[in-house]
Amino acid sequence: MDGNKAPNVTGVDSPGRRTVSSLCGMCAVRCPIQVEVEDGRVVWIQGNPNDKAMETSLCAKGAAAIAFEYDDERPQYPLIRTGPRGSGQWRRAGWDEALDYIAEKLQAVIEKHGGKGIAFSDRGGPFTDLSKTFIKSLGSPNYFNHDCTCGRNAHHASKSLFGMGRTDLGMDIKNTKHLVLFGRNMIESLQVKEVKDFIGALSKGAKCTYIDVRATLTASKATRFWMIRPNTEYALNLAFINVVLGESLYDADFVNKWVVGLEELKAFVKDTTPEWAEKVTGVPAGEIRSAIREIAADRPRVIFHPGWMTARHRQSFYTSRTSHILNVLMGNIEQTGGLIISKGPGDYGVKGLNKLESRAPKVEDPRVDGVGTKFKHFDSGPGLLHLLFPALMSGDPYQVGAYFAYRHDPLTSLPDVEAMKEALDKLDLLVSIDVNYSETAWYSDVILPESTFLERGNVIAQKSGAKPNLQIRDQCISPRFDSRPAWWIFREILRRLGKGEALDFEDLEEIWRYQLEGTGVSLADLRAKGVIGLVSKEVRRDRDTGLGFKTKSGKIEFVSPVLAEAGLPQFAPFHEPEAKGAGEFNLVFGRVAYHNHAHTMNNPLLNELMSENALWINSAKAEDLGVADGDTIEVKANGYSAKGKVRLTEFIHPEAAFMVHGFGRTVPLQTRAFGKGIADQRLMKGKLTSYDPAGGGNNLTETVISVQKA
Ligand SMILES: Nc1nc2c(c(=O)[nH]1)N[C@H]1C(S)=C(S)[C@@H](COP(=O)(O)OP(=O)(O)OC[C@H]3O[C@@H](n4cnc5c(=O)[nH]c(N)nc54)[C@H](O)[C@@H]3O)O[C@H]1N2
Ligand SMILES: Nc1nc2c(c(=O)[nH]1)N[C@H]1C(S)=C(S)[C@@H](COP(=O)(O)OP(=O)(O)OC[C@H]3O[C@@H](n4cnc5c(=O)[nH]c(N)nc54)[C@H](O)[C@@H]3O)O[C@H]1N2
Ligand code: SF4
Ligand SMILES: [Mo]
Repeated sequence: MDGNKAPNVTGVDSPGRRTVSSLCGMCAVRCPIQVEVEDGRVVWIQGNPNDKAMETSLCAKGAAAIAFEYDDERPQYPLIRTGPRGSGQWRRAGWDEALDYIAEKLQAVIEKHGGKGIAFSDRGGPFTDLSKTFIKSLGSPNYFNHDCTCGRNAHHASKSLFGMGRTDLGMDIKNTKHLVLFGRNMIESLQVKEVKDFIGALSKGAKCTYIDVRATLTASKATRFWMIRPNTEYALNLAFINVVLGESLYDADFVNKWVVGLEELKAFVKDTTPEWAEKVTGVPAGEIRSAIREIAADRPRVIFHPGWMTARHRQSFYTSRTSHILNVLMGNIEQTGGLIISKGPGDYGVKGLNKLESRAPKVEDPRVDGVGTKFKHFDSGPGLLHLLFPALMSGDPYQVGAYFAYRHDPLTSLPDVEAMKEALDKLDLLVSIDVNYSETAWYSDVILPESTFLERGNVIAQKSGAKPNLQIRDQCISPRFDSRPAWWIFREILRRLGKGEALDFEDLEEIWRYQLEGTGVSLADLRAKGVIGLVSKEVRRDRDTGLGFKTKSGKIEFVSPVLAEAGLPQFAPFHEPEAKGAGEFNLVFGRVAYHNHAHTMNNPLLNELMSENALWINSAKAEDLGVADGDTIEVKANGYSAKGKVRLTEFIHPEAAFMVHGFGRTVPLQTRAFGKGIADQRLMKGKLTSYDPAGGGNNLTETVISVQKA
């Protein structure tokens, strides 16, 4: 097929009214949805009622998908840069021209550095089989995702204990009796199914202890709220463990059977008493004691959330690790109302999807970020993207000459924009594949507009869980502009380089059929329902003999040989946060329910709900600074400064200043979002190479800012 025609799936252009089962794309949760299409136009979207947990629910962002689809302020055809990087000077190109341009540059990079000289990052998730096939076919080991700024610390913490990653242990929130959330703002930083389970559990009488530096909507639903000092919840966990072990509140049978290293843990927490933790965290010792006793009385139906945020600082790994240690002490593993080990089709003895990646030739070269070689304690899958930037600067261990950002905006989601740009300037080719003008797209050499999630299909997704299932994002309508789906873009680039075998499919339906072959699931059925379970009945693992941990010992390793080999402590001493002067705060960030990261700020409806962020600071501190609610303030950090609005509240810790992430957009073609609000990532100067040595994630919450009236 040539570049002139959009590769639609069968039936998309048929007239009249149709209902399409698909997956929402307004955030990375990708909820199952049903889309009503009338004469080629999307007229209604709701949750997919075939999915019991979803019912017909949708969040505000999902509902704003129609506004996104029919907005013209997004890339409409391929663009090739004509002026200097970031100057915003472009020429319109046809698909053949843009893809030829990319292929030619890639060929030169491959000749100079080999296939390994190409890097690729995306937003992780259930469709990455396609991304990995693309980059592997190019002969590169350098697949990255967003996770170094999201859940890597929690992921590695989980691996260090169970040998299983963060998504290998699901939370049975629906049936829990007590949920402990460390800055996990479940109501606003939301996933539709999880919110429903959470609210369902609360209405059945479950308790929730919520710990955050500020009061969120989740705090308002909680039975207990502690406004903790920023970056100190590790100390709180150590105090919890001190009481649990000191008062023998733990599940001794489970621990004796499954845990390695209890004695070492006991010795370590000997002095981390609630009284000690009170001095560090500000949470009263008496409350810490009574809370943990109350929680332990409900075990095993209790969950300590291992965190996403758990603040992103140099001890996040140990924070998340101790949250999981508390789960283990509560004996909640593979228990109703606790943590349930995720199972794939293989665990149930049924066949799952055929992988595209298995069709691509093996790559032997080491990763450019050193993950898997220099850093053996990190998971080599998606590596650590922040480590690509120093490698670009130094050429060590080798030079990377081309980089694809696909459904990913590193110039927004990694810290220190200027440091990243300096490194990106070393590239011969920077390509963004996006549905919006992201900050990275604007700095790229080529922007390839992907068709929106309503205008394209994706490869079929396989989800593990208590019961594994298959989910499909089907095409609802024809693209409005000259855009293409990613599978087509990748195939066309590979074909131009003579590396197309793995993606040598004529159309998406042929890919779908290849994926489904042997699974017993028919494409027609999957397209009709959207989600199909691969098994009917949930089966749990045997808690006496067969929990199947993937550690060296097969047990839960409080003392881990992986950490020992990396020269990392098993239990690190608590590290005090940086001291702050008058007018200084710890910058913390997060989300609101009606925006997603940085790609909904220009959405016509969501922009109306919130068009600008404000910096939350504590009212008493504001008085000292002579700042009143709504004032324009100047925020400074490490030589960068920005102006914005201030919001005063008693419900934030005096040492913290909070803002919603994603604002301060600089692309003029996004007229609603352009120049509105402050970009938190720009304030994080110097943090690009600052990360938790045990968890690998960026230290995003260690930025200290100063605030004054503008
Ligand atoms: N300072 C700071 N940094 C952060 C965070 C923070 O709060 N503050 N949050 C962190 C977290 S938790 C995360 S997960 C990351 C998220 O970081 P990113 O994944 O980079 O953020 P998103 O805005 O979700 O999406 C990135 C890009 O995907 C594009 N996109 C959306 N849908 C599609 C599509 O269908 N196709 C294509 N091709 N592109 C699409 C969007 O337009 C956007 O440009 O950021 C992290 N970094
Ligand atoms: N509406 C919406 N929902 C989303 C997303 C979105 O963009 N929009 N993104 C999704 C993604 S990718 C992710 S990773 C999740 C994130 O889910 P969460 O981690 O729950 O969400 P955040 O809003 O990033 O941060 C949560 C809270 O951490 C608090 N916090 C900051 N520092 C500290 C600290 O030192 N200690 C404690 N205890 N708390 C602290 C902040 O005040 C904030 O309220 O949300 C997901 N859901
Ligand atoms: S949480 Fe909302 S925006 Fe995200 S996928 Fe679900 S419905 Fe869409
Ligand atoms: Mo995230």
